Amino acid sequence: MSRQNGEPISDAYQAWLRYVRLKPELAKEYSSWCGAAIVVASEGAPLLATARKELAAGIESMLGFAPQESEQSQGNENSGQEGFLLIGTLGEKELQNVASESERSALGSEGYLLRTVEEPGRRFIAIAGNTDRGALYGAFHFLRLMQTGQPIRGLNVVERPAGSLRMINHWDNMDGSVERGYAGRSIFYLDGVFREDWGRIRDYARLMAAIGLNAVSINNVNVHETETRLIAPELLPTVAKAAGVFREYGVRLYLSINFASPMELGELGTADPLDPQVRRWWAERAADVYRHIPDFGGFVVKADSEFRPGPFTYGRDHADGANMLADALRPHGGIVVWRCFVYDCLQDWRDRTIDRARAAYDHFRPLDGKFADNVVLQIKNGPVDFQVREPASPLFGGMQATNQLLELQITQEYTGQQKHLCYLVPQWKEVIDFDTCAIGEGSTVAKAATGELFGRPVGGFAGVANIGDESNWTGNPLAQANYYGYGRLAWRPELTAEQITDEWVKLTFGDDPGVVETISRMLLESWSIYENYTSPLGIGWMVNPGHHYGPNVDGYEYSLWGTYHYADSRGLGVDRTVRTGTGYAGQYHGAPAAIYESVESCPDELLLFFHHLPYSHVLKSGKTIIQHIYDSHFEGVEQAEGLIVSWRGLEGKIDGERYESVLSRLKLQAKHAAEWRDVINTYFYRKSGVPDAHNRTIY
Ligand code: GCV
Repeated sequence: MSRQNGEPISDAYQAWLRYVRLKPELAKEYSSWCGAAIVVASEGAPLLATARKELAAGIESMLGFAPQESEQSQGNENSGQEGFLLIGTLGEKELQNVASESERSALGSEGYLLRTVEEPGRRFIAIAGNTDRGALYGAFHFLRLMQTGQPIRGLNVVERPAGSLRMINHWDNMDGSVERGYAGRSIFYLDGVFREDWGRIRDYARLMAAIGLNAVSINNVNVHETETRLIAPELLPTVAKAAGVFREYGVRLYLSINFASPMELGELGTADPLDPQVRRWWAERAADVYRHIPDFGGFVVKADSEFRPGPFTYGRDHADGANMLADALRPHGGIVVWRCFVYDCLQDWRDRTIDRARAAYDHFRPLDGKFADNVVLQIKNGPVDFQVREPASPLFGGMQATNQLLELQITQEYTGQQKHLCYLVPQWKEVIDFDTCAIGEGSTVAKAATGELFGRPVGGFAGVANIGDESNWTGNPLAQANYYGYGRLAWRPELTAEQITDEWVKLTFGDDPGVVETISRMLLESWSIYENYTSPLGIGWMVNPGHHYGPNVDGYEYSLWGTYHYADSRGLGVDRTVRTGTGYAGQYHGAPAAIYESVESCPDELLLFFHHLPYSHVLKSGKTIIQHIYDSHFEGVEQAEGLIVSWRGLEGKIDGERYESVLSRLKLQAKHAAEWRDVINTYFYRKSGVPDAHNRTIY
C-alpha cells in the first residue's frame, strides 16, 4: 500500500490485501515455490509489471523474502529443485505448453490459469492468461490462496469472469459529498476540485483489481453543474490522471454525464437526441474525451428519472437517447450504460392503480431490441429501490435482445447506513440465483445479466460504492465485506455466500477458527436480523423521508414517491396481482408469475409486496401476519443484542482499532433496533387493535 504519511498502515486500511506473515510450516512449503518470479513479457503488456510488483510485495510480506526477479525465461535461475513462479501470457513460447488450445480459448480475454508444472530438473507454478490482464487477476488469486492457507502444490485453477463488465458506480460529488455515502467524504474530490491524492486512488484501484473489478464511474449519476464539466476541456486533463492511475490496475474509467450537457456546456438551445447539432456536439465531446483518455470506458446515464433531464422532453424515447450517445462513443470503442431506474416520482398517493414497481418494465420492455450493441441497460436488482427485501426485477428475462447489467447497492442506504451490520451477499445471492424461467428452467438473473442467457455481447454487474475517505474505506470495518462480496460475485456469481464469507474473514482477520466462525456467523445472519426489526414481509420503506435512516411508518405513505403500504385497521400490503391489483405480478414469466399471483404460493417474505391482506391472515409459518410482525420485531432486537455478545467474545483476538469501531456500531444498532421495534409494533397494534399473544410491552 502506498499510503504511508509516516503513519503505520492499519489493518483496516489494507482491507483484503493485508498479507500478514505466514506461520513457519506454511511459509516453508510456499517458499519452496516462490524462490524466483520470472515474468515472460512481450511489448504491450503493462499489467504484467503490475502483477510482478504485486506478487513481489505480497510474497515478501507473507514469507519475509522477495522472490528473485528475472526477465529470463529459461528455466529456474536457482537450479536444483527450487520452484519458481512463471508469470506471463500464454502466447509466449515459455508458456505455450502449459495450456491446451481449447483451454486457451475457454479463458477468454480476462481469464487465467494457475497450474503447477513439475518436470525433470525444474518445477514451477504458471500464473498466466491470454492477456496481461488475465495474468494480473491470476496473480491476485495466487496471493489469495497463500493468504488463506490453501495448498499450492498440484494447482490447477482455471477461471474466467462471468460477465465482461464488473463495474463500480461512485455517487461522489465534486464538493466532496457522497450521495448515500456513510464512510466520510469522497476519495476523489473536495470543495469543487479533484483532491489529486493519487496514492490513495492507486490503493483503491488495487483493492478493485484484486477482486476482478474492471470498471469505475467516478461521479454521481445525479450530475450537477460542476460535474457536468468533467467532460469539458478544463477538467479532462485531471480526469485523465485519474484514468491513468486506474489503468495501472486494469480498471477503465467512466463518467456519469448530464443529458442536457449540449445546453449547459455547449450553448445549444436543445438536447434533443435526434437534432443533428446535438449529435455533432456529443460526437465532438466524445472525441475530445478520447484524446485525453484513449481507453475511456464510456458514459453512465440517469435520464428522465428523479428530475434528471432526458429524451422525454423532446418526445423521444430512451432508445433514441441512448443510441445517440452510443453513436458518439462507437468510433472510440466506448459504451453507454443507461439506467432503467425510471418512474413517476410525482405520483398521486390516492390513485391505487399506479404502481411504481411496474415502471421500469413498462418503460423499457417495449424497447427491447431497439438499443445499439454498445448500449447496456443497468437494472436495479428489484423493481423499486434497494429495499431490504424485494423480488428480482422482471426486466431480467423480460428483455431478451438488449445488453443488461445487474445494479446492486453496496452502500447501505436502506439497510442501516453502515451503522448497522447488514451483510448483503445473501440478499444478492437470492437475486442472482432467481430463476426468471424466461427460456425454460435455469434462466437465472445471473445468466441474463452477464449476457450468457441471450448471447449478448456486453453484460455483468454494477455496484454502488460504499467507499469514502475514512481510513478504513467503509466507515464500518465489516462493511468492507459487502464490497468484497460484490466483486467476487461479479466475477463468479455461482460462489456461495458461505464461500465468499469464509474467504473474506480469513483475508481480513486471519485464520483463528474461533474468529472465523464468529465473524462469519454474524455476517451471514445479519441481513435477516436487520429485516426482522425493520419492515416486514416485503413491504419495505417505513423509513424517515430524505435521509432514509430509522423508522417512520407513514413517512412516505401520503407522498409523491409511489412507495406505500396501505395499512388500515384491517390489513396492509400492495395488491400487485393481475386478477385484482396493479398487474405487476404479470410482468414475470410463467412459473414466478403464477407463484407471486396466488396468496397460497407466494413466499411469506414477499407476501405483502404482492398482496393486501388482513392482519389475521395465517402465514406458511403458522402465525398470523400481526403476530409475525410482533414476533419478528422482538426477535430482531434480541438478535441485534446477541451480535454484541458475539463480538465481545473476540476481544483481544483481533486488533483494537477494528474491535472498538465495530463494537460502538453494534451498540448503536441494538439501540436503534429497539426504536424500530417499538415504533413498528406500536403502530400496528394501534391500527389493528390486536394484542400480542405473548403480552409483551407495546406502547
Ligand atoms: C443517486 C434512490 C436514492 C438516490 C439515488 C437514486 C438512483 O432514489 O435515494 O439517492 O440517486 O436512488 O439510484 O438514482
